[in-house]
Amino acid sequence: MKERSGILGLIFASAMTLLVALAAGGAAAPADSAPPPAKDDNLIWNDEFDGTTLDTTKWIYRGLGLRKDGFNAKEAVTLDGQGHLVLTSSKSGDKVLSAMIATQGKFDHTYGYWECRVKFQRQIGFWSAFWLQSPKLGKVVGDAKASGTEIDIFEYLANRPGKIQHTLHWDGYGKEHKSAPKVHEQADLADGWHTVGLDWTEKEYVFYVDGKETWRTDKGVSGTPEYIILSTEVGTWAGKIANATLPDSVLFDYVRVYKQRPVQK
Ligand SMILES: [Ca+2]
Repeated sequence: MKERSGILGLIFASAMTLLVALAAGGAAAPADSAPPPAKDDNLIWNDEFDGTTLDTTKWIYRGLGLRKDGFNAKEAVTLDGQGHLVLTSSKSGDKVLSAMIATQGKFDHTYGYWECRVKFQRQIGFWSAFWLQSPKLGKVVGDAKASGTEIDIFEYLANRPGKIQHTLHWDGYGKEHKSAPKVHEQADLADGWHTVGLDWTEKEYVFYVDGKETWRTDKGVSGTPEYIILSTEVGTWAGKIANATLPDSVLFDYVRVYKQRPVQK
């Protein structure tokens, strides 16, 4: 009996410690995390990156192994326990690890408003990206509506501070390949948090950075379901990785997909 009450006491004490810790954790939520959206019929899909492990009901590790000059690895994908996904480039032997996760096979959608909140990497030699991909890309050349388009909502390279790129790729990746890029300049990109969004309709794409329109185009408009990819890729486009101080990371606070672009407050 004594032993039992001792155990119960221990359980009670542990539970209280947990409650206190949870309360303290709640009170000490970092100011750099955006609040989760209130219950919202407009919100189709989201990941706020709460918890300490990647939610594999929502994401797969895409393209593990060699990818460009890097090596996609599960260990390059972590959550910091403070509401952020962390994609890290680091040296591992003679490799540089890179990260790529996707909602491929778990979530896809056509049209709508797609947004992430991101804090960019500081080091050169790799780029970070939030992009959409169609499983049918290039199947019907000359018909992006049917085949879909690679929609790079953003690519960010730290060797081009103050610049961020939106790019469209359609009609496959062979000789029929077509693309349309737009580089947006904004001096404060290297610092703090930013939101990057895509409003995708039957008519056009409209891109936003920090709530301001950065590009509007009707080129390569997809009309087929696409899935989300978040990644880092290693390559000389972003400068020489040998000159980078690693590890370095890009952080994502959330990814949200809405039926329609929410009214900006
Ligand atoms: Ca978050």
